[in-house]
Amino acid sequence: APSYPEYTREEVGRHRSPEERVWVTHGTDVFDVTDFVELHPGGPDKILLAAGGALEPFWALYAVHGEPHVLELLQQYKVGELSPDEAPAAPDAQDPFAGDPPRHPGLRVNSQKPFNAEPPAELLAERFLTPNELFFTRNHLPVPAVEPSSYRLRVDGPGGGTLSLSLAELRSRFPKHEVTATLQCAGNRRSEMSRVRPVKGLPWDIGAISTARWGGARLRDVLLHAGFPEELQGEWHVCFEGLDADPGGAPYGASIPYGRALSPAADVLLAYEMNGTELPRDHGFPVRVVVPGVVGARSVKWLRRVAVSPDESPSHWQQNDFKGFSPCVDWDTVDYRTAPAIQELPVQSAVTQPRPGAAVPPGELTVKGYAWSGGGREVVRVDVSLDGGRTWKVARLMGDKAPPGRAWAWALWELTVPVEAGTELEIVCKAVDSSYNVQPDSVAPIWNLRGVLSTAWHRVRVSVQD
Ligand SMILES: Nc1nc2c(c(=O)[nH]1)N[C@H]1C(S)=C(S)[C@@H](COP(=O)(O)O)O[C@H]1N2
Ligand SMILES: [Mo]
Repeated sequence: APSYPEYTREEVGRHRSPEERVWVTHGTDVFDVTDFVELHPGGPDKILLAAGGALEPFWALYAVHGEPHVLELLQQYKVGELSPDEAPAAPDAQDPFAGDPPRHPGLRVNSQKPFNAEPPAELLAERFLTPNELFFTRNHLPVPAVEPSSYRLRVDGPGGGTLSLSLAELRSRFPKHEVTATLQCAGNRRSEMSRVRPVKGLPWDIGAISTARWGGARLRDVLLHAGFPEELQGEWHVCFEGLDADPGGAPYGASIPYGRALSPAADVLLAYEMNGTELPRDHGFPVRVVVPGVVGARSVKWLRRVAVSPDESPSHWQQNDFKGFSPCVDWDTVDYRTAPAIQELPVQSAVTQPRPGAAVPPGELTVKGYAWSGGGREVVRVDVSLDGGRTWKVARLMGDKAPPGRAWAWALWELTVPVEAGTELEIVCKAVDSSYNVQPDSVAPIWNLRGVLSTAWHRVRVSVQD
């Protein structure tokens, strides 16, 4: 057998682009797949996501790679082996994030500790349901380690008593209800806002949004079981607390109006399943709230407590964050009490393919993207322009028809158009929801200091080249 040179993972990691060669690993073998990049049936952009690292996490997402001919084909590109004496990094006992779970290498990381990451735009709209490993993650704190057999959910009842539910009781006492819902962070597309003027927050691109099929107990059923009525007079809120707490001991918390929590049509879940498997640790294992149609911040993960109160959650994230302000408000003048907490989100859309700055071949160009609106409002149309918004075409919407007012999941859309060599395109998309709400055409008039609610027409410039 031929003997191969040995490389460290770090050395492999330096080969991430056709200019520096494209290396990948499979098992302990190292391959130089530079010459295969253009031949990749799934497109060069997809194989480049794995450049410099292991193929396995990406192959796990696409079943075709499991076929024997794929490994055979790969074998011809073998250039080396991973050195066997590479020491794994020792965990740091002082690091509060040392117990965080492993993550998919394809995620675009915006912050490592706490972990915040989005799926790469190339993969974002490839599937209607986002694979769990690629679902965007928004953590404010370290991921709590929960022992499922000792987990208890505490529900404060109306008469001062408390209901304590084990995971097994939550699963067996209440009917399992399933909902396909998109979660979107208030900060999705923030990086476009910070190009207008700096804002405070993580620099999300277009991927702080993902869709899953959630399974769990209805929050409504649990609250009725705890003794709460269908309706309460006056203003009431259902408050949630997570098991993750800041160094001062304050848990992550949020609340939603009582009416939404009790409404059978609002489909609010205490979810223990995500796309048919138990919740992954990053997404709230073992139980999280899922509030369809509402900003992601209210879907509290690692849920430990539910309480009903005449006031909204006292949490910083309900009171002093996730609120929208006028462009004239700055950090010297902001008064958080003057704005309502964000709940239902406005209509949103983005182009996921092609990517900004891409050179696309002449002929037929397929533009792809997502569109979604809050409050269960269905996306009824997506308009796409190739000339910066002077002329428009209507994209083809894909996805199942939802019951009226309960369109909790995004619509994926596509448009194929002829394009000519030597032209520059400014691709623009904008969606319309069932209330005929539309997106604003530009960012500056909706700029706000926290960079939330960034929903302007999405613009992507590309050039058409042979
Ligand atoms: N306990 C807890 N719940 C949480 C958060 C958190 O940091 N801690 N982040 C919130 C925010 S801001 C968002 S956008 C969603 C993200 O959910 P995901 O990480 O499953 O995508 O979780 C929400 N629930
Ligand atoms: Mo968020």
